[in-house]
Formats: sequence, structure tokens, C-alpha cells
Amino acid sequence: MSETIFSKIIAREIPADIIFEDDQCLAFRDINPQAPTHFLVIPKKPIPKLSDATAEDQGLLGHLLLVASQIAAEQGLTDFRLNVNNGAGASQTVFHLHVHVLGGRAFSWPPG
Ligand code: DGP
Repeated sequence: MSETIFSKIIAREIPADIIFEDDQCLAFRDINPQAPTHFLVIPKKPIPKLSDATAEDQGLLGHLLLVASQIAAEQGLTDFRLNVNNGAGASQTVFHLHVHVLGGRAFSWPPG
């Protein structure tokens, strides 16, 4: 997989407002927030997009969701939205899997 802006954030080659890190993942605030709270949870493993994940990534994918929920609670969020864009047609722009976590405002349904 080619290098992305997120692999550079993992490697500390470019700065980010990192709010959580463990051996499997990193969470940092989105540079272009779409809600009062908007952070991204990414695996350290360079999976380009969700549909590239395999059965061996099952535990990692679950971990990303649990970390997202735990950080949301730490940020004082009770209601929040998770979003994963898979592919350019779904508005994915950075091809390193990431879970958007947004909160602090009301969200409509269906999403745009
Ligand atoms: P997506 O469209 O799902 O691929 O979302 C990519 C998100 O990544 C987008 O909301 C903006 C964010 N982003 C892009 N470049 C950077 C960066 O250099 N730093 C941070 N913190 N976020 C970034």
C-alpha cells in the first residue's frame, strides 16, 4: 500500500491533534471538522478501505469501534455518529481505513 497522509501521522512525520493511541490504533481530530466534535480512529495496519479488510482483521475492526465509543464517552458524548466512507464514490478521500466519529450536534437521517 502506498503512503498516505494518515500513515505519515502514525509515523509522526506530520503533526495531528492525537487524542488516543495504543498498539493497534490511533485517534486524532479531523482537520476539517463537520461537527463540534469530530475525530478519526484509524488502524495502524495500513488497510486502504473497509472492503479490503479480511477475516483476520475481525478483532481489529471490533477494536476500532470500541475505541471510538470509549473516546466519545471521554469527550462527553452520549449521542454520536460513526461513519466509514468506502471508496471514492462514497466520498473517501484518504485511502487508509478510518472511522469518523462526530458529535455535539443533531444529525439527520438518511445521511447525504
Ligand atoms: P474521507 O473523506 O472519509 O476519506 O475523510 C478523510 C478525512 O480526513 C477528512 O474529513 C479530512 C481528514 N484529513 C485529511 N487530511 C488530514 C490531515 O492532514 N490531518 C487531519 N487531522 N485530518 C485530515
